[in-house]
Amino acid sequence: MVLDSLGKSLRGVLQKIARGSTVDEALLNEVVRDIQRALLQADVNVQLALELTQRVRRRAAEEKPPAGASLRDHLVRIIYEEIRSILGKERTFELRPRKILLAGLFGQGKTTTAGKLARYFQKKGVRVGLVAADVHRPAAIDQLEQLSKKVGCEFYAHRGESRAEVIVAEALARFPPHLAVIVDTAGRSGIDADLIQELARVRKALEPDETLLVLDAAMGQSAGRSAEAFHKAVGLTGVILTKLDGSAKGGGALSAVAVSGAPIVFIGTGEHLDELERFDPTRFVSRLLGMGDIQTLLERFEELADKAGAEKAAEHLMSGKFTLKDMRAQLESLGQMGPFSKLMSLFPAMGGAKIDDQQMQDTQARLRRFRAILDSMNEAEMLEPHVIKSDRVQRIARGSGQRPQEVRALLRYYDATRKAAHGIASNRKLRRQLERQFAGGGPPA
Ligand SMILES: Nc1nc2c(ncn2[C@@H]2O[C@H](COP(=O)(O)OP(=O)(O)OP(=O)(O)O)[C@@H](O)[C@H]2O)c(=O)[nH]1
Ligand SMILES: [Mg+2]
Repeated sequence: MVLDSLGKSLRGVLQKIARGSTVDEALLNEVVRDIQRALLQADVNVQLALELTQRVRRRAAEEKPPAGASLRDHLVRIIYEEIRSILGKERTFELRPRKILLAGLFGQGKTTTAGKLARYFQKKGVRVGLVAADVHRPAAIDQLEQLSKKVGCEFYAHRGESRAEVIVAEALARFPPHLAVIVDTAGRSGIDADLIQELARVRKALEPDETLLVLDAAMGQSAGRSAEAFHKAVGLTGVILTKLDGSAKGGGALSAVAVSGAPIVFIGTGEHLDELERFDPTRFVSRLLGMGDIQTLLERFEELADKAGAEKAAEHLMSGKFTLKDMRAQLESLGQMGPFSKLMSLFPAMGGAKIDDQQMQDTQARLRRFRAILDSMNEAEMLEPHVIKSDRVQRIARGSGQRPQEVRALLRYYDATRKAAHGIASNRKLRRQLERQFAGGGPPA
């Protein structure tokens, strides 16, 4: 796995938390120290590593876990979130015919990555044309041609032509339509005027949708400076970090590039053509920390948060403070509250009778429409629903893609629920049932 030793150390930290008898100051100190050491060994910037562990410490002290969650799980979640946060934003990458320019210094993996990207597109059914625009090294043209044969994609080169932009223009004119065009350019020893001018000319000829910098992860932290300098000079849409398989400094490269302003789009994890992965920071951390466990933990936290929201909604319902916001929290949690029909029978406003499967499906569909409508309201409307008059109904309907009648139906449902709440609040048996329901005690018989 990529970043083997970092992953191993971090998983060791999680095990320590799991084994520790309590989450106390001593354990927290140990955990913070271990995380720092693991990050520094992976070449993460000292300042960044210190700030991260300080945040872990502060949050562990200040934030209360949601009701029902253990201190241990709480701490694991904080560690997960903080490590996730230094890996930067996730970005989409469209798999359709488009134009991609690869740039970078000597030997960073541009040509190899051009081949890998071509394979990546072609595997997903998008045909590719590779363009050899490395005009400084004839061997680079042969290298790319070989790769294009392996991948089975279109290829264009013009041996003897010394202007990269001319090669690019010729390729665009000759390639069949609807190709993803990937341009391999010449490396340099540094970001000099020559490189910047050549890239500017190529960009004018190509009009790329993506300008991707190819960076060797072995640069560690200095990959961040390089990404920043390129970003300033030519404007990048993203970075491809290569050779993460061989580098102990990958953590430094990943975290440093993450703050450069150009997101990491792919990572290279080997010399082979298939060894290119989309970079998804969330999945990356999950894998680093041991995927399964983290995923289950996060899901449980979400459920607990939903439950807390639903409980509050129930409280508001019975105290008469019930707003559309509460209703939304309630709708959100319905999915997890067992047979919906049983819950419905608690609400006189929804008919109070048993319903069959078809009605159930209709109700579910209606709930989805209700959620869409609620999502189109602003805070003031959610908290003070009586301000929603005709013109607002129209706007909310347009925003949610629903008919105005449906918006009015939702408002009627809200009104009925709120009025029925008085009835529930004064009916002790019903009230107890409702409380049990919201507390997750299972639906009433
Ligand atoms: N282990 C590993 N090796 C890689 C990876 N990507 C590229 N390489 C190797 O890195 C070396 C340089 O790759 P190239 O693709 O030729 O690099 P380049 O940037 O095109 O180099 P120049 O055109 O000379 O500037 C080759 O030996 C590749 O096999 C990777 O993700 N992992
Ligand atoms: Mg090359």
